[in-house]
Amino acid sequence: MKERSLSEADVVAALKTYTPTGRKDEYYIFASGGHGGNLIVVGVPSMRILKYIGVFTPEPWQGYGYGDDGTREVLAGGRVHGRDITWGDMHHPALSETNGQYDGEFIFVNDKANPRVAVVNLKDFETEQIITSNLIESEHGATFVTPNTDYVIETSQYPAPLGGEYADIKEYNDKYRGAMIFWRFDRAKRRIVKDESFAIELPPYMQDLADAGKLTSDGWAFCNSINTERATGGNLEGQPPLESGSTQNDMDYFHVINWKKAAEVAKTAGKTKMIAGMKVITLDTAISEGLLHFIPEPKSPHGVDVTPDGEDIVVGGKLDTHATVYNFKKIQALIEAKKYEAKDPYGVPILPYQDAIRGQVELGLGPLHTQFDDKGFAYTSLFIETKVAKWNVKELKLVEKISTHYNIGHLVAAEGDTVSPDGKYLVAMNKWALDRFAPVGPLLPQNFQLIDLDGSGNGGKMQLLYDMPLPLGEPHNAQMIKADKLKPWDIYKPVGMDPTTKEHSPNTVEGGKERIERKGDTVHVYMTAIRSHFTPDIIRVKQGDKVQIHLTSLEQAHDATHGFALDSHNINISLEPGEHSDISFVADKAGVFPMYCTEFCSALHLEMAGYFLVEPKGKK
Ligand code: K7E
Ligand code: CUA
Repeated sequence: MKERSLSEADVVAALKTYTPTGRKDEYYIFASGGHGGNLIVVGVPSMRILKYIGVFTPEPWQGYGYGDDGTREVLAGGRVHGRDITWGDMHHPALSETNGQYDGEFIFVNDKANPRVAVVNLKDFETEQIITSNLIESEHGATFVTPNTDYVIETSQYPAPLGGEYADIKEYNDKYRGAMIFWRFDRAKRRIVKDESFAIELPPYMQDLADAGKLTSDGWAFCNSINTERATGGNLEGQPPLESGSTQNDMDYFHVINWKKAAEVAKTAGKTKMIAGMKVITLDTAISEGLLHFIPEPKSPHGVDVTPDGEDIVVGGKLDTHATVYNFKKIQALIEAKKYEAKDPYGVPILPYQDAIRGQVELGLGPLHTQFDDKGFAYTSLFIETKVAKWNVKELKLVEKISTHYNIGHLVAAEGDTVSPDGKYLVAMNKWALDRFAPVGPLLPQNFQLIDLDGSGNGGKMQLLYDMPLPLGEPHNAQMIKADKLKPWDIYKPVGMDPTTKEHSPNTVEGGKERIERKGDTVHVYMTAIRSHFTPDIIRVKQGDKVQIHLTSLEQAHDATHGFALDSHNINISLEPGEHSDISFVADKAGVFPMYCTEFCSALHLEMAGYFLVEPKGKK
């Protein structure tokens, strides 16, 4: 202790996080990779990074989007207006739930920049689907799942004409709109089904975070909005900049949406309009069917989080010092009694604020997001004050605060979004690192800080345990799940599984049946990989041939991964034990191209290589 200048508290923290070799973590965190467009898997309490999962961005180590047809197809699902988008701005991962509990089967993620949602299967930690709609042009209130994962919620942020049409910004009030999309998830198919999904048109406020109701409030969704002023910016056109134009009102609108009823309305003929291939409940229909209500909310709010019992909804107002606690039963009574204090310019009924809240709790500067534990406490991030505030949900009383370093955004507690959170651990996701780590130039990592909620060894108070730099994009939010809820596969079994379809590939190659076949202008190479060779290891084609390599790993040993790299073709495959991959390309350049295994799989790994020979056109 003396030699390293450690305090007693430091040693307690070390004891609570040190994880000897071979010992496994108690929880997994699934953190968004922010601009990296990937998902980051971290163990808690060790805070060791366990995996990156390529989602919106091609990822070479996993061979994700580098030649393999399956992953290329997944990425193609995320084309927007016909363009390949090879990055993402991931914010909010959401674990699949059964009865409001994380079930460890899937995780959904969003891309704020190019409104898209992805499905990741937790059997093999691979992205299976990316889906997009040209209805909206950006989003933020995504992804949030309903308690049985019937729907994945995706809400627009910056209004635009629905369906990708053009309208000048002077027509903002009339032509620009927001929308909340309810993507239908079919668990058996492991896919979001677009035809069974629907959207609700919303006024052109900037809808922000969302959450789904649970237990008492199951069937409902909640969403914040900013910029109810409908400012458009235009600071070179004589208008105030957006930041001041959008912060004039003391109150914005908390959106209350009856999604269960909306799902019924969406199924009724004539009640929806098709826009950009999406079933849309128009704003007028949403109002006349009683699907949408507003309640004033203070001021430029950000986070919205439903309590574990589903009774209350906590809203953090960035420019307010309070968290506001709305009560679902009160809201419902107001809706039933049609007790409206006004209507917004689009005719959406506004419920009276004072009658809808249970109260407010004064927390400090810049409250954003809230998580919950198993003992009736809530934890709210204070961005400006750069602290976490612990407070009593029932009594609306501040208990204590702990500093974070620095500028905390989201925070995640163990099982924190479920109907039965675990408490125990909290991770603060901080935007600034400043002086925490050795300097690495002007761009610094983000800082995850592990906080002990039990306070054992710290007099019952929250204790900061560990700092973890994360230098790969801004990971806005995360989910923390008990490790034993996940049952990932060790290998693909039987040999020949295509990870994208999770089915035995029709192109699987059996050992001993390797061959090269020409069918018209396409050369099919039926190839296997096993320590330490590819069969065949020489492939001859003619310039201009279409080539399809059907590559099966015959391995069934845990962790016996091979790679397959082909020089000059931007092809790099990761081949997990038992995996089958199809690789299609055109051999348009004559030459000699080495191919080799990119994982050090065995003593003769360097010898796991071969040649791809492309004979020039016209050569006799
Ligand atoms: Cu950064 Cu949830 Cu997108 Cu708050 S969001 S921090
Ligand atoms: Cu197979 Cu290296």
